[in-house]
Amino acid sequence: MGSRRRFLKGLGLMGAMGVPLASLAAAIDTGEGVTFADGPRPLVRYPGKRPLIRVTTRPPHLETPFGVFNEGPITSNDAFFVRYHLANIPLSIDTDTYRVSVKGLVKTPLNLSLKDLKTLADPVEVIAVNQCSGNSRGFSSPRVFGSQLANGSMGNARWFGVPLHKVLEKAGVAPGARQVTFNGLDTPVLPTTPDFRKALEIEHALSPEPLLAWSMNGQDIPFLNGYPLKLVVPGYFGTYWVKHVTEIEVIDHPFDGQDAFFMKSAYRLPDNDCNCIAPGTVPEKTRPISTLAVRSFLTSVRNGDVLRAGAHVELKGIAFDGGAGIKSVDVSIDGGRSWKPATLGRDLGRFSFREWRLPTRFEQRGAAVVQIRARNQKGEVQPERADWNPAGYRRNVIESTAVTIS
Ligand SMILES: Nc1nc2c(c(=O)[nH]1)N[C@H]1C(S)=C(S)[C@@H](COP(=O)(O)O)O[C@H]1N2
Ligand SMILES: [Mo]
Repeated sequence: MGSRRRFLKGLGLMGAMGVPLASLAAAIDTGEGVTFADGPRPLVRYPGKRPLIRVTTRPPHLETPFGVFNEGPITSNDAFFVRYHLANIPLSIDTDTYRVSVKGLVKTPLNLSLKDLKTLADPVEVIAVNQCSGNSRGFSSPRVFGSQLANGSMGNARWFGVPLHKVLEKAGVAPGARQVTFNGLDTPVLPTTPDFRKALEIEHALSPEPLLAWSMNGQDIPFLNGYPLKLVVPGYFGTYWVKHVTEIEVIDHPFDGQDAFFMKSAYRLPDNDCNCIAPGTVPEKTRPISTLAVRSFLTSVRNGDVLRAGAHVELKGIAFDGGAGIKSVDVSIDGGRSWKPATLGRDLGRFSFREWRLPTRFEQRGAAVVQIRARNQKGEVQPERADWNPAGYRRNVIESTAVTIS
């Protein structure tokens, strides 16, 4: 029997090993969307993807063109954003020899094949938003360090896999467990660069929510999104959703050391109520970023659009939060003076994008600003003004879209 090796580039027609990363991307002429202070962002086409916005090529970092979010509440696999931190990403994976080790503070260490995982317990499905902590960071003012991202580092998909707790229970978590760490196949180029590893608190890892998923929207997870196995952590920022996951380790202490960089130094927020500080200052104390803040977007009308006075316009978009679920979405077309409730679309679960719509008519000619404000089931609502943190994480200010009525 031949081995089931899958390649990033094509269907194994050519050896992808040794192909320089940059050559995986074909540049496309048309520009899309925002230009930040770090320059224009062309569309590029990667294997298995439609043209996406290039943030970086080494490692690949691609944003979803915003128009995709008007196509429906589920983000297509070929349009889903891609984020890596380390440039040595896997270019070919043999699903026959792929193994996930479960080790550390467990009674029985495991070395699981994909088949083992698929038959270990009843698989479950969840529709959940994967959003990068730095989504929309490019709009931070004053400007912050890091990739200047617009609003396309998020997506919503139907994930299918085995609950993480079933896997941990099979191994048998030993007393004294504090956290569980996760590592994937990508590695640093230089030995001094820390590996990308993440940790969940043991209570969270043993809760019903996190999933080891092998399927996304009914298909294999796209190569660049973590094929063949991805940790899905509903309600939590994308940084915890470890791709190509191969190592799961139960530890008896908060994760530290050189390989804990992405827990201990990066992906942290000021540890106070607003997760914010005065621009340019340094937080006294920080904590790891965790759940998504409540957010909403208008997708059917774009900044700069010209709309006819008196004509019927369908305002439509998406809202989501970290798992309380969306309670209401309000729309203002007069710059925030008055608000009208939108009609919510089908409930696809508390971790999913929720569609909203509101038929509207703009009566007065001239400039108008459309604003969208979501509230979740806990009563949390989007703020009117953006606050600031050094990495521009967790932005959730009320979005404003400027249009002209003619
Ligand atoms: N193995 C691995 N997994 C990873 C990362 C990474 O660099 N390596 N980046 C994380 C971050 S910060 C984000 S935002 C999400 C992005 O998921 P996606 O590329 O499938 O959209 O992957 C997460 N999982
Ligand atoms: Mo991220």
